[in-house]
Amino acid sequence: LAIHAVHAQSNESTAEAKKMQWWKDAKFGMFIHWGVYSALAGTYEGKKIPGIGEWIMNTAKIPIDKYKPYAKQFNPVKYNPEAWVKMAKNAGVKYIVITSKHHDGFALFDSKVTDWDVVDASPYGKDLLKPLVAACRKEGIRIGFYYSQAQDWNHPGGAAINGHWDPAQDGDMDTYLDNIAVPQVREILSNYGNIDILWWDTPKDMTKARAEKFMPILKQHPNLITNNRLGGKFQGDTETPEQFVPSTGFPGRNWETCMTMNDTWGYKSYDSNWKSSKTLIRNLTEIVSKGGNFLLNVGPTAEGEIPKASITRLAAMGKWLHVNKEAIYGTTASPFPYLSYGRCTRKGQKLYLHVFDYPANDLLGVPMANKIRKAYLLADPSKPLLVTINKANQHSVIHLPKKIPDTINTVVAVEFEGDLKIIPSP
Ligand code: H79
Repeated sequence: LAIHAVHAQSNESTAEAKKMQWWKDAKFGMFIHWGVYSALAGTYEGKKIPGIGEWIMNTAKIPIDKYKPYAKQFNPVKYNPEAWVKMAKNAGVKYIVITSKHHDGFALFDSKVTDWDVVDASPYGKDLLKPLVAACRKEGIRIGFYYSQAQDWNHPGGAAINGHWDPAQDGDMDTYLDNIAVPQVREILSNYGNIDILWWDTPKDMTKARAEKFMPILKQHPNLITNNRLGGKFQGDTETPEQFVPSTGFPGRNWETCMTMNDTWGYKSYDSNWKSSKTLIRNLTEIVSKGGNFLLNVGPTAEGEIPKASITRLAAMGKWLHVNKEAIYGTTASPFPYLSYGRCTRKGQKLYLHVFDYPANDLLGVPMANKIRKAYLLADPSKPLLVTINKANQHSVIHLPKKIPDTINTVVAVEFEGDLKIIPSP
């Protein structure tokens, strides 16, 4: 019954629902932005360039012949994909999406259609995707490739969007798509076994005819999950709010918020505006309570190291998830439109109350008419919490411990009987 209800809500066909199930249960992914821009690290010719680091070529209007030599400084000798994947797994991450090629056109894989890739242009000289895919498979982590199809500032015809700044970028966009983007997408979908996600970016200037160039390849991968950024009105499987938590989610659509931990996707040596672990844990909770996934970014250095600040935050998320995983993975959205103290997630006859603002009197009101069989902290499941009824509004009242168990997010599990009956607020 519950499964049918989910299908009906989201207007999905059975095949689509089946394809999306692992993704819906996964909730938490790690984005990796990595490329030649990581070597510039936010600075060009001694000047700190404002904005997101992976855009530095565009923002600083760096000509191609000045940008390309930086590939010699992209030499990730410290790259340890097994360690990255284990770190992500310990953080509670279920899938990883890496920039196979960002807007600067630099491929992290061995592409046969260009020399502008890690094998031909960087001293490292080896495909970076292959060992990451292997490590993910070994650890049971799903793998996705980000691919910038509509912007490629280092191949002629690929810089149509947002103008171009170097005559060497002149060219026809369709020729670029036919000669670079389409064959490269075929490469990344063919050379690494089954890939779980293809993350397009961005739809601008992608007419229907241009987007359709990719269709023959996509049709060969029916289980591939794609986002809504191909363009040409192709909706893909997922909505992609960027850098924000949507107020209500996207009813009837799968969705995923992608977000940075500081103010850049690609590594910038001097960006230290890190979000706190508390903010990140609460973002994950809030997104999941609205039915979405959280794709949280790391930007490794050109040497191949994930910044310490990112590792610390991921570890804190993993620590919290270790205790509270049951309230995140495989859950559905909150049935309550609003809870003054926090958020809610659900799994069948169980609600998980995520307490952000601990009630001053330690009493947690639950606006539902159902009998509660059992309530307890996920951190201490063997100790049942007292449940009473508020005579005035018939809400159930859970008696919490006086001392706040977790100031970031204390999760209370509530097992209830019968069909959920919410008491609307007056
Ligand atoms: O890959 C990450 C970003 O690089 C990419 N999407 C995420 C996942 C992205 N593409 N476009 N944008 C984000 C937003 C673009 C903002 C812009 Fe600008 C405003 C482009 C030009 C003006 C910011 C400010 C970047 C350059 C100046």
